Amino acid sequence: MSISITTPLYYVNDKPHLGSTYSTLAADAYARYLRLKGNDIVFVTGVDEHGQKIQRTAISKGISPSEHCNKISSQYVDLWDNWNISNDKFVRTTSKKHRRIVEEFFLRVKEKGDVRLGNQQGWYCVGCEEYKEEVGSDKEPICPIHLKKLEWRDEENLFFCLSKYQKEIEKLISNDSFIQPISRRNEIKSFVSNGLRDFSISRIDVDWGIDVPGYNGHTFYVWFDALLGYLSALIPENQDLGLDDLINLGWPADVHIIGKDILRFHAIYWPAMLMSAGLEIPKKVFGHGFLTREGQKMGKTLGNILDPQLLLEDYGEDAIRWYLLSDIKFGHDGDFQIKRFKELVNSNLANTIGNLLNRTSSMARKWFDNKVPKYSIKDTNNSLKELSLITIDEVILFYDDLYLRECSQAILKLSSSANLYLNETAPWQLVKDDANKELVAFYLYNVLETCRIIALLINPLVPNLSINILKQLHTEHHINDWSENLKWGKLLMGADLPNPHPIIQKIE
Ligand code: ME8
Repeated sequence: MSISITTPLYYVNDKPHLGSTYSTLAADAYARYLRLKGNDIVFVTGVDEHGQKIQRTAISKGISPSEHCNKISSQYVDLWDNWNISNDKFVRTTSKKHRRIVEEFFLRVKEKGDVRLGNQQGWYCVGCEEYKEEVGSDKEPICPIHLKKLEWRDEENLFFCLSKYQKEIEKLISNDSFIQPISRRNEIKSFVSNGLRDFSISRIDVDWGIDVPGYNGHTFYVWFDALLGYLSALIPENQDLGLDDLINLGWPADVHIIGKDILRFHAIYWPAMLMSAGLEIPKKVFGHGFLTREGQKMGKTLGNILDPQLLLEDYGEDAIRWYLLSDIKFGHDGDFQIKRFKELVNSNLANTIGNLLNRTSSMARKWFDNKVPKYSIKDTNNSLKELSLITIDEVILFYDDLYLRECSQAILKLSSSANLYLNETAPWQLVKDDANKELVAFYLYNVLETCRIIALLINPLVPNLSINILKQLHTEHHINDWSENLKWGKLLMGADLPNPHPIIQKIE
């Protein structure tokens, strides 16, 4: 049985920014963790290419929507490649297989009697591609997320009968593990308790969408279409498979990792749609917080974005991954501050982890003929070993719950303790007397072994740095299997220690 994890399928209205990169990095960390634990993973990401927002963007640029989508979608593919994202699938909602799935899904829902024609009136945000219900009495209401005027709409649409699923959705969201973090559940609960209303699933003035079978002039509402991308992503290219085959391909998703802005779609609309089509619902929806700049959400429409490609070129993958995943509590908002970013990377990665490895391995090379020190004394009373084993258990529990910041803190604490251990045992003093050689070997081995464990534990968060540490210990092959390698004592005594190379550059 494989485990499937998804990021949102990002709109291609503009090039990717650090907000979309954030969700993808978090999902990547989780996918990497689960793989290291020996699971078979299907990690899905992709792009959401239809709808009015994209149609308008293409028109404003004087190009066709498909030309526009091809361009931006390939920027996403390249970006994830450059960031070393380990996704197994990348879905485009303009693909043929996706259209097939949307049509099949719609027919099932219609057969179930969950589709009706109706009139839709209300204030619409093209940025969110959503009708806004809580607009107050303002004559010209503004979208609180995009800070743009809402547009009044009054048209005939097809509706999905969400109201029929009131009881089922109430039951679903009362399950503690479905909406994470738990703090986000109340917002959804209060929305549901006001009574679910049917929502429109077609448009009559948007050409850039999938035609609704049997309803001339209607295209599918972009959200109805986009959510189904999680299903079509699992269908291999050029294979004529359908909804009934999904169970063997990784459906249901184990977790949708998304931002809090789209929680309602994932925690209410989407499960109801799946229930209607007779498909299993995802096990968990994790709604993380926003990356802000000066307190305001970073977003394409607001134009206050940071370019992930430039950040990657300027600072490297490890630094940005570490900062985003270790400084911001996953689930909460976090402000991107360049000064803090630099301080944190230098102090955590370069000074604490990097320095620990460098000073220990250079002592070992110098005093033990470029080899991992060998000792024969009994390692009862080995405080660093004990702490490492406790940290392994702790970090695994944190990863399981997507407590990524807590993972990094526990790993950092182990690194600081190992630095302290080195200072307290002071092998540079002991080595002056030949009679202490065994003890020096014991202390240095313990710290080097702790570095190996740190490298393994840190791998999902900063895979590149992890490999660099393991290479310095000549144990890069240890990465593949945690159940085998995440045990104390796997660093071979007497093995060669390669020449050192910097594992991370300090940021000036
Ligand atoms: O909503 N901080 O696409 P989208 C953190 N196509 N995360 C952010 C962010 C920020 N400042 N800005 C964006 C859509 N994100 C739909 C999704 S899914 C079937 C369809 C992330 O391009 C966050 O995950 O607007 C948010 O939910 C997502 O990008 C929205 O991406």
